[in-house]
Order: sequence, then structure tokens, then C-alpha cells
Amino acid sequence: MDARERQTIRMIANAVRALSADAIELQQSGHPGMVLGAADVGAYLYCKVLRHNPRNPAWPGRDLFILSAGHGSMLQYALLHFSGYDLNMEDIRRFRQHHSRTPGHPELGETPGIELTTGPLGQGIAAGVGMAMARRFLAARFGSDLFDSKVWVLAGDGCMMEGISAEAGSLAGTLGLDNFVLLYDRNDVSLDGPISEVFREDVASRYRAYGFSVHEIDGYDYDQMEEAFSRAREESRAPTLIIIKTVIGLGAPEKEGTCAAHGGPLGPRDLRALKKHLGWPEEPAFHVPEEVYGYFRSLHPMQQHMEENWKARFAARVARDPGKAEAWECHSQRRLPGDFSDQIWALPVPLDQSTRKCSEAVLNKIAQLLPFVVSGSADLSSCDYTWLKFDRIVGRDDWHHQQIKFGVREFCMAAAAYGMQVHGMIQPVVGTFLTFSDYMRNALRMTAMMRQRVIFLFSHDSIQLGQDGPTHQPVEHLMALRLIPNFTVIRPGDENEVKAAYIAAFQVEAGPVALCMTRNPVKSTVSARTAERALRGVARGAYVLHGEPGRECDILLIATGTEIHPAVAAAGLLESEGLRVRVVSMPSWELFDRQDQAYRSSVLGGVARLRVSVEAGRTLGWQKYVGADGLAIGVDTWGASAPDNVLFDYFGLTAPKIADRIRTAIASR
Ligand SMILES: Cc1ncc(C[n+]2csc(CCOP(=O)(O)OP(=O)(O)O)c2C)c(N)n1
Repeated sequence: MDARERQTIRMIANAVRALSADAIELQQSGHPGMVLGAADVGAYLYCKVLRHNPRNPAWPGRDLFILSAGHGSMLQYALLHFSGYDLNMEDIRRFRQHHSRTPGHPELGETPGIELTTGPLGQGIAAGVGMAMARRFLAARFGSDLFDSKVWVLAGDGCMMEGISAEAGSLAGTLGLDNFVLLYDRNDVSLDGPISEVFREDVASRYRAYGFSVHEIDGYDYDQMEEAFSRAREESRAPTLIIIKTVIGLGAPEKEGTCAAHGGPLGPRDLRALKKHLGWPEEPAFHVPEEVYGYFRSLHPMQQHMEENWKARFAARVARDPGKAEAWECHSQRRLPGDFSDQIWALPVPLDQSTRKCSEAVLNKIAQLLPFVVSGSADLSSCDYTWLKFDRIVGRDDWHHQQIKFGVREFCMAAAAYGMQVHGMIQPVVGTFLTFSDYMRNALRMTAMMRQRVIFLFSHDSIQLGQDGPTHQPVEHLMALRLIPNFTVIRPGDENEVKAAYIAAFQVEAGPVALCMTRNPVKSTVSARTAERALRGVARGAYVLHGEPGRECDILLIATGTEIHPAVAAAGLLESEGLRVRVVSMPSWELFDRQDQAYRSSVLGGVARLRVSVEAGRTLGWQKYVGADGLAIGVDTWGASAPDNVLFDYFGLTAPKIADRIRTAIASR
């Protein structure tokens, strides 16, 4: 780099600083500290490192850049604006305002050039690892010359303190993800003060132990950056960590080096002092020298050329192997064959088995039908049955398969899964026990917020799971998942409902799906009679399993999962006493709530003396369907360690106990 270019990049870094400080000051909201500190790293990256094309942000051969420290969003907005993305000065001025394209933290779909929604610290690292994994899968399928790009993640001290950074680092090191580069903006200050009070570990040694190549550089020395970034680019065995020493709030004299710089506007005095320090005009605000735009414009032909070059490689690849064009289309659109539903529906699955066992058969078939599906588990594949029997597991040097082991790292698995789904061309299905869904919870809500259809397979979906006891028995989890907006929970109750649940899951267009499966075998009491009803009914969230739709009845009994079986048996007991009972299977609240009024009334409508829900989990919430005076049968305390037939009896979930509760409730009216 010659002296002139060095000077230009320094000016660009200063333009990032001034513009960000002005936007934060104008809106009296935002985080200037890391932007002032890391502006040189950001400028160097966007000027000298990233392979991208601002005129085509979605070009598949591009590098990906993720700001895990999402609170520093102005750093990225400024650089996207300068680079020539479709983000103008008015967008910058409207920082953090309603409906602006520059929200408080980067949000997928709001701003061109933003690859991922970030904000919860550390998750961007795991999501970046997921994206790097997606690229490995695609490199194996389509050629590493098409997927030789890198995933760059910029993280701060907070991200490195979060446990998920350990899960993600350890996984990336184990898998030898040499396309993953973690940039650690080390300014030694977080929101509450100097990190020496809370974080004294040797991060370099920690990441070396994970299997990373580690470099430590000064955040203002472009020669060191050149050396470290080129080595990261060339690295071909291991992921890279670059620890970049910076000063928070650099150039704002009252706040520099302290947590006062972290999360609020600088204030007029410090802003003036900053601009003086940068050699920037005090007025007008939002001043950007023409040379800044000029420099980035000068990069455009090279960026365009990079993309053209990639397209030529792609064309050559397809010319050599025409089948690849078809495979590319299939992956890009994550396309289902026209007869997908028929093929799944026709699949023989084991009868009178746990729903997880049926799920195994269906998932194995789906993975064979859909080459873009990858299945993984957090060390429970032989329990949640995400195991693909026909395939092997991907590893450091072999990504030709559809199966991943995440190790015991649920949170990382969930964030990596949404990273893969956001990346595109890959559809993850990831599993663990339902009770551990709350280890993953923030990643589940991020998946929902970004409207990504990750399929989460949660087995061991109630207290009925053997003798592991209350630590392993989900109680509040079904309701807790239903609370997440834009999240579809499906809890099938027999082999037909399992098939129908998968068909429905692959029809969900935007948003995650949890498929909840039982551990224990269930003697199916209903399947033969109700197969066709299940196919249509699961897709609509609920259907009449026993009795007639819309007809007046004494008792309307709604059940989910394998509780449909004791519910139907209880109906038989009550009917023998002259009561008219309708049983509704309701595997999915969310799918049901999307149906029109006529359908909903046909399932739940008609006069009933008593409405009852049966679900082996918290009852809070069922009042929505059974009414305030209805009867919600479930588990409102912790489970216990005992055989499941003992527990179901103890918690009142057997047919005779359900019938008893209903008789008592009717008698008291
Ligand atoms: C999971 C999570 N916990 C807490 C926060 C709130 N938070 C935002 S930034 C921050 C401090 C981060 O410190 P650092 O990474 O050093 O950023 P810097 O001070 O350099 O801007 C905290 C606690 C968050 N965004 N995510």
C-alpha cells in the first residue's frame, strides 16, 4: 500500500467516525465507542479485504461480513453508504428511526449489504460459523473454486465473554473451518467498565487451543492489518482469529478509553473536540469529503470484474457438468419435487411406535429426496433420531454428506442453523430434547425474527420419557415456544400426523418450525380410521378426530401429541355413559389460527357443555380455546423420576383419570 492510499484509508476511517458521531448525536441514540475505536479496521476491510459488489449484494461468490457486535451498527452503515450500496445520506440521518433503513442494530432485509440480524452478543459468531459450514457443504457439491470466499465476523469483548463464543470457536476449530475469520475488536472496555474486572483470560491461547490460527495486531497499523488479513485469506487448514487492539471512543477526549464512550451520544463538546482531533470541519454535520466516495467508486470496476470472473467460473463448471445447473437451481430455490407430499404420505412408517421413530423414517426419506437438507444434532442423534442412516457425517476434509455433529452445543447449533438458512441453498434440520430448547432460546427467537424456516426437531416432548426425571422433562416448553411470534409448533400424535407434520413444515414459507416428538412408543388407537383426516387436518393445525364437526356435543375435548390417544379412550368411557363427546386433535395452534373462521368453527364451534384440553405440559394458555370456565388438564408442576405409566396416572393423564376430571367438572355445573 503506498503512502497516498494509506492516507485515503485513514481519511475514510475518519469519515466513518465523524458521520457516525453526527448520526448518533442527531438522533441522541446509538453506540459511538466501538465505532470510533474500530473505524480503521472497518475502513481497511471494506477498502482492501472484502470481496463484494455493492451493486449486487446477493452475489453468491461474495465474502460475508457479520457485525456480531451489532450495537456498532453505524460503523457498518457508514461503510455500506460509502461503498455504494443503495443506502443514501437521508437513510444515515434517519438512524434508529421508525421505518428507516438504518435500524438500531443491523437487521436482515432492512438494509442492502446486511447479511444477518445481530445484537445479542456472541450469536453473530455462531451464525457466522453456520454460514461458513453452509459454504463448505456447497463447495463440496459445486466446487471449491465457486465457494472460496470467507466469512468475516467482527466481535467485541462482550461477544468473547459470551459462552456461545466458546461453543462456536470450539466447533469451528474442530471442523477446521478455514473460511471463517473472527476479528476481535479488543478495546478492553465493555458497557459497565474496564473488562479487567470480569475477563482476564488469555484469549489468544484459548483460540489456539480450539485450533485457530491466531494473530495479534494494532488496530491502527495498516501494515499489520495487511499481513494478518492476507494470512487469513490464504489460510487453508484452520479458522483464523485476529485480535485487534483498539481504544474505545478514540478521539473523543472526555470519554476515550472509558465505558462512557460505549453507548450514548458524545455531546456537543466532545463531538466538537473529536472533529478537531480528526481535522474535520465542525460544520456542516454529515460532511463527507468527495475523495471518500471517489475512492470507493474507483473500486467498482474491480468489484464488478470479481463477480464477472466468478460467473465465468460458474458457466465453465456448468458447461463441464450440465447436471450441476439443475442441482444449483434445486439448491437455490430449496425446491421440493412436485410429488413431495405424495411420496412422504406413501412412505411406510412403523406402527405403534414413538413419534420420534416415525420421524426418523420420514426425515431419512426427506433427506434422500432433498439434497439441500442437512440434519444435525447436539449429541443426541441416536435419541432424537435426526440420524441419517444412509449417510456419513461431515468432517474436516469431507463435506459431501448431509449430516453434522454439533457436539453438546445447543445454543451454537441453533444460531449456526439460522446462519445456514440465511445463507441459503441449505435447509437445516437440527435436533435435541425439547427441554433443552431453552438453552437455544434466544437463537430460536432470532430465527423467528428473521423469518427463517429452520426445522427444529425436539424429541422427548413431555414428562413421558423414561426415568430421567424432572431435569429432562419439559413442562413449560411447548407454551414457551408458542409465545415466540412467527414460530410454528407442531406436535403430532401418531404416524400419520408425523408424516403430515413434515409435509406441513416444508410448506411453511417464513419462520421456524418446531416438530415435537415423543420418546415412548404409543399404541395407536386412532390411526387407521383417521389417516386421511390427519393429512388434511394437520396442515390446518387441528381437526375433528372423533365425533362430528360442528355438531352440538356435551364435551369438546382438545388434545395434542400422543395425548390424543387417552383423550379418545376417555371419550369412549364418557360416551358409554350417554355423553356426546367430540375429540379434536390440535397439533399446531399456529397453523390452526391461520385458518378461516368457517374452518375454525367447524372444528371448535357448536354448543358444548364443557370444553377440555389435554396436553402433558403447562395449562396456562389453553383458556384461549377452552374458555375461562373450561377444564385444562396438564402438568403445572415439575415432573418426577418414574416409569411413564406411573407418571401419567399420577398427573391424571390416563383415560380413566381424564374421564374422572370431566365427570367432576360436569357435576359441579
Ligand atoms: C447477550 C447480550 N447481553 C447484553 C447485551 C447488552 N450490551 C450491548 S453492548 C454491551 C457491552 C459490550 O462490550 P464490548 O463488546 O466491549 O463493546 P464495546 O464496549 O467495545 O462497544 C452489552 C452488555 C447484548 N446486546 N447482548
